Amino acid sequence: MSLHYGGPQIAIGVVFALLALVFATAFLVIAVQAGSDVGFERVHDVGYWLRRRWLALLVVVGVVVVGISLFDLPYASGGAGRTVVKVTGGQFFWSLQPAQVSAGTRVRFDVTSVDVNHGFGLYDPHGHLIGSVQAMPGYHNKLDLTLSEAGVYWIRCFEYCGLNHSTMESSFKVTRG
Ligand SMILES: [Cu+2]
Repeated sequence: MSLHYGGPQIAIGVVFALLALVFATAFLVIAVQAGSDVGFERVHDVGYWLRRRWLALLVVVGVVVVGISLFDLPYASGGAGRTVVKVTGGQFFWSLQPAQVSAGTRVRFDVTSVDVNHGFGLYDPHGHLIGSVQAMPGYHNKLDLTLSEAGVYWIRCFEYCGLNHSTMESSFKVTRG
């Protein structure tokens, strides 16, 4: 096997080399100037001045970022306005109720198992994996997805669960509008 280096790799290499040069120069300049004596008081005062402001900035940024993003978290809405699809896994089948929804539906897959651990993996009509959650006996795990495209979605088991694990697949239909 041979590796091929394209434009991006070379660009990244050049950027790293330049950065290394900049840092080396900065260290050198500081080392040369280190001869001048700066008093402890000065270092202490500037350090604490910076530290207080840095902490205040981090607190403000943290509060703002958490405040803005919190309500967009899927589980913060509590599943309100979602169509619940009950998913049950077992050796060696998947049962989905209902087995179809219409396109654009905001779905909450409520996933559990009747025997051992299974892995609920959902593929869109193009065969791209769009979501996955564990199916566990005694637990109900939630997977929130908006299925905007009509077609047949495939479900495959993602957890080795026994001899017929590889046959454990099913489908889910999303109808037009
Ligand atoms: Cu399996």
